Parts: sequence; structure tokens; C-alpha cells
Amino acid sequence: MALRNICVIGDEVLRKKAREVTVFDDRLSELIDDMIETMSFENRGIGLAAPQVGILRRVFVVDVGDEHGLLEFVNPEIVSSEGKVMSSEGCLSVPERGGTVERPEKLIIKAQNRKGESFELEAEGLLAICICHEYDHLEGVLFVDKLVEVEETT
Ligand code: GNR
Ligand code: NI
Repeated sequence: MALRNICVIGDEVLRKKAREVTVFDDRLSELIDDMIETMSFENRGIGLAAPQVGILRRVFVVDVGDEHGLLEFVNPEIVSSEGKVMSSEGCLSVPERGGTVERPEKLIIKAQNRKGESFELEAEGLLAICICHEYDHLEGVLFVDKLVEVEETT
């Protein structure tokens, strides 16, 4: 396991669309383990997407500290979403900036794990918000693109 460097806004890797994972091998497992380590130990984030560590693959990890614990998503698809909430966000790739964006209240996401097994999950609250934030990273979108209100946080 190793910590990876986090790319920050201005780096064009954050603006590209990530590609599907097609090979479920040890390299994928290592990437996911490194992302978990980078997210939780160094920066204490609640989520991290592969493009943030410079890898343009459709992978993210999330741990919002709820009963779901640590979750890994490979090739995620947001199947449905409902409701709207205002979400005050920050991003490890956008240092020292915060702001409010609109997110769904609830969603259903389908994805694969590191072995390629499919699963579906219903999420709400902070978990749904974080999943949307990470999903956006796979599309090259940052929360600052969607601001409804600017804050001076983090
Ligand atoms: O650490 C993070 N906190 C956060 C707070 C509100 C909404 C989303 C997030 S995700 C962010 C980590 C990160 O940048 N993930 O891509
Ligand atoms: Ni982010």
C-alpha cells in the first residue's frame, strides 16, 4: 500500500472523462487500496475518485462514517435519484474552497466491486451526496462548476 498524490484544480486530468474498468486484476486492487489509504489516513476525506490520484478509470471509494462503512465502486451507474438538497461541500482537489451545490436526496447506484461482482445500493443523506460528488469526478466535473452559493470554508 502507498499514499498517492492528490491532483489539484488546474491539472487537466481532473477535467477528463474516466474510462470503464475492464480488467479486474491485482493492479486494480492495489489502486483501490492506495485510494483508501490516501483518503482516510492522510487527508481524512469522506470520498476519493481515481482521477484525483491521476488515474482516469471509473473507480471511487467512499466512507462517510455511517453504517455502510467503507464502500468501493467500480464502473458505477446512478440508476435513479429523487429529491433535492443543498449541500455544503469541499474537495481535496480544490484546496481551501467550499460552497453550496444542489444534490439529490436519495439515489440508487449500481456498480461492481474490485472482483467484478455487481451490486446495487440505495443511499441517502451524506452518502448520496458523496456518491454524486465522486461520480462527478469520473465525468471531469468539480463541485465548483455547480455552485449555487460560494463560501469561504476549509
Ligand atoms: O472530503 C470531502 N468532503 C466532502 C464534503 C461534502 C461533500 C463532498 C465531499 S467529498 C470530499 C473529498 C473529495 O474531494 N472527494 O472527491
Ligand atoms: Ni472531490
